[in-house]
Amino acid sequence: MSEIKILNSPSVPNIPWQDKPEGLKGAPIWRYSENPIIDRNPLENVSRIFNSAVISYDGKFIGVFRGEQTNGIPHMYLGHSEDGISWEFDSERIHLVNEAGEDYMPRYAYDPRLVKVEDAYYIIWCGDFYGASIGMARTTDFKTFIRLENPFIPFNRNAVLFPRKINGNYVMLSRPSDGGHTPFGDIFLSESPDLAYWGKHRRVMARGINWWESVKIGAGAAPIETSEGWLLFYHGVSGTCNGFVYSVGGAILDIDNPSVVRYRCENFLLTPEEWYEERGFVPNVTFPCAAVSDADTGRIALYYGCADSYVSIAFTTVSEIVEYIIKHSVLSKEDEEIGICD
Ligand code: BMA
Repeated sequence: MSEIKILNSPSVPNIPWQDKPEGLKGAPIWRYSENPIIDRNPLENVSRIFNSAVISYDGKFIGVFRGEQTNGIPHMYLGHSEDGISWEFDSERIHLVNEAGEDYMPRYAYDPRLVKVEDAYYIIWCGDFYGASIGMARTTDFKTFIRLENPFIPFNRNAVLFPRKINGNYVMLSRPSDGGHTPFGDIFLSESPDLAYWGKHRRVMARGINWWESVKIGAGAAPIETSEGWLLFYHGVSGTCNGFVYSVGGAILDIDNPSVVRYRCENFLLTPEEWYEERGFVPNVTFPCAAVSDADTGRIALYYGCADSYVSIAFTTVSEIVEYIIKHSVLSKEDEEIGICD
């Protein structure tokens, strides 16, 4: 295999990084030794920050964080960091305006993703639209956040925008669900010419191939464009006698037609095993929401929520993780598309 490269992505020379520890077993992705990077009670009136999204910005890092307020309601908070590891948070929640410039505050907002497409940054979260649904906002300066139309009808969660248009359209992954803790769920893809009207819906991949992802799956970080296809980190959920367990999975989607799965790793990449993943408000959760990558070195820093209580980082390189996913790829009938008209 020729050298695997990250494409159409900036250099991030200050990407958080630690070398691979000796004796690492399993998938070539390793935890930051100082995890978790955000502790409990990070802000007045916010008891936990987890499941949050980070990108490089202006030579530094910026993030949209899920902050669980002390009244139990989740909202989004902006964070700033020089190194992607130590964070300072705005004390106020992110305030949105609608397209007419009027204040708009969602009733709640959780599991944000943050993606740059062309000259704008998009926040995609799960909010309330007659139940759990996808909310979206655009900013160009991280000062004014303009609320966009709801892309989908309820119920839906885990929406992630691709970082560039494909065949002229914006492309978004999402996970149709129910209004509760959703005991099912596959990843779907939708296209839009304008971020308002969405269609050409396709199923990308289904739950159920391997036990660790047999209950439901959901897109995690915004896909990373590589010379082998779109690298997708996602979460896969299994049902145990003591409840759900959330692991991190990996797949490679076709570069021009990303509803086609090229490779899907049969092994999880990360599963709860450290104290901060196994113990917390909701035990046994590793929930990826963002991946910062450096096109020059191929380094990737994956940000993931832990036990609905903390944020942590894991490191890998594009070559190591893509080679591992390809080597351990098993596709099934469940990755094929049905019910479409082309
Ligand atoms: C899912 C989402 C996530 C959460 C996970 C585990 O349904 O609500 O925010 O991390 O459950 O509680």
